[in-house]
Amino acid sequence: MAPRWTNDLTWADVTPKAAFMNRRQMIAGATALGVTGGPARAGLNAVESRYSTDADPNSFADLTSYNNFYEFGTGKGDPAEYAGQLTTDPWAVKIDGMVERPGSYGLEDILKGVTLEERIYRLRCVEAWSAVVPWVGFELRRLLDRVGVQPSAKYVAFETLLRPEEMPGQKYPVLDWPYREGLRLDEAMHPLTILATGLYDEPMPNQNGAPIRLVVPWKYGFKSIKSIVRITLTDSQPPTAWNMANPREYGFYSNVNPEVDHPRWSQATERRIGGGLFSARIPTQMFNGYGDQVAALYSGMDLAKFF
Ligand SMILES: Nc1nc2c(c(=O)[nH]1)N[C@H]1C(S)=C(S)[C@@H](COP(=O)(O)O)O[C@H]1N2
Ligand SMILES: [Mo]
Repeated sequence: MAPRWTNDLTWADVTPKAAFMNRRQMIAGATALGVTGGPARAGLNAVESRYSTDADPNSFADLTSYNNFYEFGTGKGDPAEYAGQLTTDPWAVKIDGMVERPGSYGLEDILKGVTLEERIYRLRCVEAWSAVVPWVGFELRRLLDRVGVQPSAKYVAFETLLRPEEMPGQKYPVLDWPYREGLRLDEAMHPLTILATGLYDEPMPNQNGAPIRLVVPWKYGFKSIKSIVRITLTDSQPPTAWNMANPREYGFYSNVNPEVDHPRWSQATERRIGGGLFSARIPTQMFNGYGDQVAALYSGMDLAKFF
């Protein structure tokens, strides 16, 4: 594999705890290798997080072969097939709008002094499939605090790279490119909301949104925008790609909710990827199981209306 931007970084502030695999996998791996130490490979040195689920993560192979990344095509295998051509180094994120220190921030700069954490999160796609993903990343609020959010800001807007030469799906008007997403400021500042730069102990694979993507685990997967090049603080609710494409089917909030069906299918259950075609469906949880942490953000709101 060609050297990637992450190889140049030193994580001086990080206390390595070898948290790339969950304990069961680490123990199983160590037993198989006949060693008792941590994993032999040097990785991203992410630290464990109390926000991780102890559910079994999907395999790296599953997570990198079944994807939604419409910039590379609408088929689940298209991102794995075509995202390799995406240039992710150099990479910069423009941070603008209602911030104290707007600018174009290089990825190295964004990651300087940042403690990378492993966050094992459930991911629930609006299409009713799901996965358990060991992301590596950091809390979005750390970055927002560094650039200084102005008191007038109420929302955060995100944009994916627009580069049809490398993203063949952008030649088709499936969505109004670039892919756009947004969060209310309090959602963006929530400790569960992360910017992820890795998967297992690897730099983020292109098909998963290299080199930096959002992960908001209590919302449908399409809110977790990939390959981000712009973050804008605003005082009005930003337009978002799927909501613009079909406002009846895809709301701005898009909190996982088994009680509010998609107009064309039930959201009560889901199918975990990697289990084969005949795997049993499992019940979908309110807020994807993160209700204890996030339900208060929506107190007093009619979740069928603000879907
Ligand atoms: N830019 C961009 N981000 C995107 C998408 C996309 O098509 N383009 N698909 C979304 C959807 S629908 C899902 S379910 C998740 C899938 O993430 P994964 O492929 O890493 O599992 O990415 C989201 N982020
Ligand atoms: Mo999705």
